[in-house]
Amino acid sequence: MNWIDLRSDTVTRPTPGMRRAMAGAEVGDDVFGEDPTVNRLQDLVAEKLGTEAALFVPSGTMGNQISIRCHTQPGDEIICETGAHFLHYESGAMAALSGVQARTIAGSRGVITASQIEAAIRGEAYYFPRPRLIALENTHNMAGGAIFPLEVIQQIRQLAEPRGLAMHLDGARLWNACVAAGLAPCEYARYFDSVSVCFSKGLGAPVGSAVAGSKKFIAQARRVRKMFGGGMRQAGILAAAAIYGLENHYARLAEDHRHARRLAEALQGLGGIQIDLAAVQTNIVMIDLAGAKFTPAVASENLKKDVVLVVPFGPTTLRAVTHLEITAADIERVIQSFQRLFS
Ligand code: TLP
Repeated sequence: MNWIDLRSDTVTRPTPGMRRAMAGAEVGDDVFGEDPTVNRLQDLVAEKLGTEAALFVPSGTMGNQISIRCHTQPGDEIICETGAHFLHYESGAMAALSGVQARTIAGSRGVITASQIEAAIRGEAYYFPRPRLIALENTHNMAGGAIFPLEVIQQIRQLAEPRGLAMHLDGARLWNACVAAGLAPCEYARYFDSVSVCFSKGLGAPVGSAVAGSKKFIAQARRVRKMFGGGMRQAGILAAAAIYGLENHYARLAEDHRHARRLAEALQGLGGIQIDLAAVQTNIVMIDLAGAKFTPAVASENLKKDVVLVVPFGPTTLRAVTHLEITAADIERVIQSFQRLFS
């Protein structure tokens, strides 16, 4: 079936060019550090993010969880936004693998401010959990792909540094933020002690993420990656896809953003549908059905009959994500499907 699949930007299949790059990749055993293509990818990521080093990991989840493990001790506390991906969609990994707990702050479109964080930092009493890490997400998935403003990140860094708090960025969609904001990845990354980025989302690679940071952090991350079962062997086949994505699918993310915008503007107000248009800054559209005639489950079942796939994302919300397999014509088809269903 030729689905118009907007469930996630993770659903993309490698393009012919990407498959050729994978097939032709030079490989070696990466647990011995001997895969030239993995090493090339890691150098490329470190260069793009302006960090000393980077490490290829199998998933965004592992990138976040390795970083959390490296920055914390059991019993420590992580300060983050209420909708952080690692709280909701990583199977409780931070509790299971690092023994840490979260201090959550409700943000506005995923953004938490330095003063909110300051108020959440606990004192020194022995009975308090130790605040250890501030984790931000850019773009913010549950906030509909909203971008975390650079000036707020700078203020948070100024707060974190004298207090000895580390900072981690879940940058699964950092590339989208950069393209939309017109900033280089290093301009965001310089404020963090670790950054995780994904190749398997907007860039279209079948597998793969990376963590970046100082040489010291990456040495520790390499050890934890092995501990978590993420040491891979001839992973150059996958790293080649990631390099191909970075080199060929980066600038085109702007097209995904235009498609998301077109979809959001066309659906806003249709049959009681509500979309926070100001949050539609990249490739995600959160479609609020609270005032519409179908629940997310019923709406997605009906759209599916029309070959359109979207995903229920909360009790009244549907999520649609644009990506490299979605054309402008597909978006018009999706709009027509919604119009048939909701008007
Ligand atoms: N997000 C997926 C689902 O898990 C919800 C998606 O379809 O959007 N950080 C962020 C911000 C993410 O959105 C995701 C994936 C991850 C981390 C985890 O990446 P993977 O799936 O590679 O473990």
